[in-house]
Amino acid sequence: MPDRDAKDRQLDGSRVPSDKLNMTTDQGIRVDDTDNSLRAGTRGPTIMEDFHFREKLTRFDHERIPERVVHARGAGAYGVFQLYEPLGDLTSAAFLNDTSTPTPTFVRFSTVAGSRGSADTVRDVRGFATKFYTTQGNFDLVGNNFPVFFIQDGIKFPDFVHAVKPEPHNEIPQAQSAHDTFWDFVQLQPESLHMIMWLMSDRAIPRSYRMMQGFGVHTFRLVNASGQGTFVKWHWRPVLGTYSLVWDEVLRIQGNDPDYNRRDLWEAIERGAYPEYELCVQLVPESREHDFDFDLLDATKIIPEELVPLRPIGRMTLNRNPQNFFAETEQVAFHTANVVPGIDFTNDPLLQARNFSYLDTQLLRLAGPNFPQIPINRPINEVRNDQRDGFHQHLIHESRTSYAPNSISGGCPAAMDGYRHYQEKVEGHKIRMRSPSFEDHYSQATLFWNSMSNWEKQHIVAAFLFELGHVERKPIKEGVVRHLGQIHPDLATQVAEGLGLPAPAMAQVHAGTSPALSMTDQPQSVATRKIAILMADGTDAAEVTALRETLEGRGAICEVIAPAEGTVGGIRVDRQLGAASSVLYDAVVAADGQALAPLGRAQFFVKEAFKHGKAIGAVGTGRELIEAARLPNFVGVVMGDGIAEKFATAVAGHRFHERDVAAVPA
Ligand code: HDE
Repeated sequence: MPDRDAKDRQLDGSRVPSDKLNMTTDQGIRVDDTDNSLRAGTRGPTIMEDFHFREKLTRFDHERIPERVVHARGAGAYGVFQLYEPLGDLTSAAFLNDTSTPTPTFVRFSTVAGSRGSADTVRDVRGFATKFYTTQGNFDLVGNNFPVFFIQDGIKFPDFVHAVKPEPHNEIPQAQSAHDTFWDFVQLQPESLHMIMWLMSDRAIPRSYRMMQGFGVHTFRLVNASGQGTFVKWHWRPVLGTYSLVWDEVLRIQGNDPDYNRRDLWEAIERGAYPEYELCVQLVPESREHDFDFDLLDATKIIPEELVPLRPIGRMTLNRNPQNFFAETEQVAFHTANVVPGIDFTNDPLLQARNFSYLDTQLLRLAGPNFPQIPINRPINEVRNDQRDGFHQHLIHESRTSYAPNSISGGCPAAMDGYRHYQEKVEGHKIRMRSPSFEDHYSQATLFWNSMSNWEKQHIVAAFLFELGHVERKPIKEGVVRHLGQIHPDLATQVAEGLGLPAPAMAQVHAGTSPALSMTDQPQSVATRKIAILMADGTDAAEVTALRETLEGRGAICEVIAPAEGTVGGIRVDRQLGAASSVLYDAVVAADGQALAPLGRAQFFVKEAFKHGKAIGAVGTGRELIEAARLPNFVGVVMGDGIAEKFATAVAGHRFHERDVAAVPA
């Protein structure tokens, strides 16, 4: 159990222990029977006077609150943020100057489009929202796992969300962008194209929340004690590296385990394999604001890392699961406008809209203005102001005054030494017009494409073909393909060909790459990788034990799968073959061939893992199962006894994307 931080201790006051007390009503009256309603005679009508019955049903009827209009499905975790060194030259924020006490955090990861019960592994952006409970109040970094967004101006947000959500007439499809209204919006709103490149890439199907980057997206501002500002872009970098699933795998995970990412996060924390992320900043002095060929205020643009390198400033470790999903993960309320002194906004029109929207939606979702009093939302420092009353007021304000200035309470609470807004000079006409510096919608989409490796490009093309293959209206497909012609001829030609459309007019493409955008070069480790070991009665257990020791010694998780539950060769079976699927593992070891080679399900297990690029090992008679699976080649297949080292290296590499799997029917 990690050390208890200030937030954890504060929550003690709200915790209801699961002890063995007797049942009471909400009014504290002891209940003597909760299984039979009060009735007139054993076969007679229920009597209204049964207050326990009425209360129980009423409370049940009122259990649901509206789900978030976007980001409805999420998973949360507590953590701590440890700063590396004081940043006083950049910001006066206390938590960015104090290296002695870690700052408690709560993070909520989410998908965007689907409803609360939708599957985790859909093609979508992931939310990565962090609440820092600092000594100066809450700072919320409400980010995503992509560094850009679909639109430049928040006034387009309802249009965008309406387009991606299920279509209004039949509420189909759930949690998918593969439909007409979404792509209609895209073809008419080319500012979305850079984001679309990210969405069609494997970034949109992360292997794990633990292996996903986070971005603040907008340019924010740090302000130091002398009032000097510096532009900042926030980045979270996962210590385990950034890794994704493959599309075919995703489709099968949705049925096998719709809670795939949520479960993965929960189990890692329960096991003590705490997810870690480095917080990095890209810093731009105000004097360099106009030095780029894009606008820092345009949220459809990145600052390439090659232009402004990332500076790591601290590390967040997620070390505690919530105790109650509703109380903590559902009721948490993030808001871009929750900033502390030393952190400020810019005029990014998307950020400005968000600064309105989050509070507004939470007033509805959490039923009134007192939701900051909900335990998960409370800052760890004292809250003192003249705001009063409203639904669900939990505090008893003793003061005889609730106005300022006052003399009766000695002028308290007094407004002093608080948050000072950055004194940016602004002037201009009131106009509804985008800045010309927001006009280029293609260059960074091209930069993204140029920076991808071959396999990443192939996956992007395949994603466009899947998505547009679900669009019914031909003019919409044509419209999208026309835009792709402005991004890159290779992309446009392949997509047009697959859709049976003529190649569009092609633009002169811009050269240039940003290697940091590719997922090819990642830290490699077997830690927390899940490995299926296929066994049966008669398997050589010694060989399996030796392999397991090496893998588990490095933090991998091995699960034994066999035709029946129980034990095989003295080793406990974790899952029976009929209830297991290769898509829930990072790698597979065939440890038996004699009993398993004739089984179609075992062959499929291996073949499917192969199709998805996973490392495959074989020990003992396992080679016979590999042969029965009739793989077209042996790239990433490690066979023979004593394979532990070689296999561990193969697993750490995540996937063999160069493996030719076109002919594998799995
Ligand atoms: Fe959000 N967004 N958003 N968003 N957003 C919400 O707030 C909104 C945007 C993000 O786990 C809502 O409390 C507007 C960008 C996350 O609770 C809502 C615009 C980024 C979460 C809202 C954006 C995000 C939300 C719905 C365009 C990445 C989940 C429920 C101007 C930087 C937070 C809620 C959680 C949630 C509005 C665009 C991230 C409706 C108007 C860009 C991670 O207020």
